[in-house]
Amino acid sequence: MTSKSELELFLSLYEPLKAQIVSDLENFEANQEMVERIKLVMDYSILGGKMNRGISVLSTVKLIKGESITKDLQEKAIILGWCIEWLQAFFLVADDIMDDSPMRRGKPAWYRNDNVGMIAINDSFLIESFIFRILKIHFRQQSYYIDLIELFHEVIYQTELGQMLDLITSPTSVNLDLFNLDKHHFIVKYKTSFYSFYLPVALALLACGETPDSKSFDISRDILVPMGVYFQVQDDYLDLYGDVKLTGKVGTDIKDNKCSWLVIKALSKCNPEQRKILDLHYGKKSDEDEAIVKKLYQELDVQGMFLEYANETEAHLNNMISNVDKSEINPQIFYSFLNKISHRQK
Ligand code: DMA
Ligand code: MG
Ligand code: MG
Ligand code: MG
Repeated sequence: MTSKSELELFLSLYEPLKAQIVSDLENFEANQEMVERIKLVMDYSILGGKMNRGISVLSTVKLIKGESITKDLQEKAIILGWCIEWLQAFFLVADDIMDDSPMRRGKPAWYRNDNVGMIAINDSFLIESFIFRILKIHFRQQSYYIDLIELFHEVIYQTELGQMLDLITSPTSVNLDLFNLDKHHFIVKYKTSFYSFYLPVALALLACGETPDSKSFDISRDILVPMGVYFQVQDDYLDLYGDVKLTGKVGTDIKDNKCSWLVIKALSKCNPEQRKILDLHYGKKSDEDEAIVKKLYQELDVQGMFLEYANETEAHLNNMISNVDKSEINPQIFYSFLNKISHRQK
């Protein structure tokens, strides 16, 4: 659990970091109009989420170093955490355009605002650039600066590869034969796991002085990547069964013809008649078609299949964590991530 003071501490650095990005814009001759717009883009797209990814860098650093961490290391962990929140905003602004999503964090998706539209594409690029401005301002003098830069570039690349397969596997002309569990696994591993689960721990390790050849990175990846896969399967589930008041977003996976975990499970269980219904109604833009698919999922008890999967996966992850070599890394780091997502509703 994140303590209240940890969250407050984390949030207290948002305005200073924003101010640094704004003052750095002077080096690029940005006029007042540009500055105001950039402040608006940041406040709109960075704030209002769960902030789990961001805060977890500090929690992880504490579990590596004990409570005795220096003020300086604490501040570095928080700044790196904010860089993940920037990264997340960059991906989400673009993702909502590509997925035609109406809502994010309880508000209209950024691109849906008046006078935004496709300008949001460039806004997402800008948010990505802010990460590297912040890293330059705060970490340029650190021995691990290049490792940080490489890590961010690698994780961005992985996420973009996942997004690519997600998008080319959901063309407008529906062909459910394109979907299978292997493809789904690649998509979710790449589009979600690395940036959401591996990245916070890898950043914490670097800030604590571990070098990328240390075993702790491999151990972390081996546990956090499957955990991220589980997290994205939960996201697929919540897309249809989540409460909008809690998730803050309206699901679009059925209408978008997405290779979601739910449709793969439905395909694995349906008889030829039910398959015809899916072929006819999956990936169509109307609410009526979506409702027919949802009804079919109910007949096939897709929710029951998810619950079974969730229980098995959590047991498996717990088991993996219990086998971690404590002399290499504190397993509590991984339990803490798992606790935050266990049977999550948002
Ligand atoms: C999200 O996949 C992946 C990234 C990289 C943003 P998604 O489209 O299922 O996410 P959401 O359900 O939040 O739109
Ligand atoms: Mg989306
Ligand atoms: Mg998407
Ligand atoms: Mg989703």
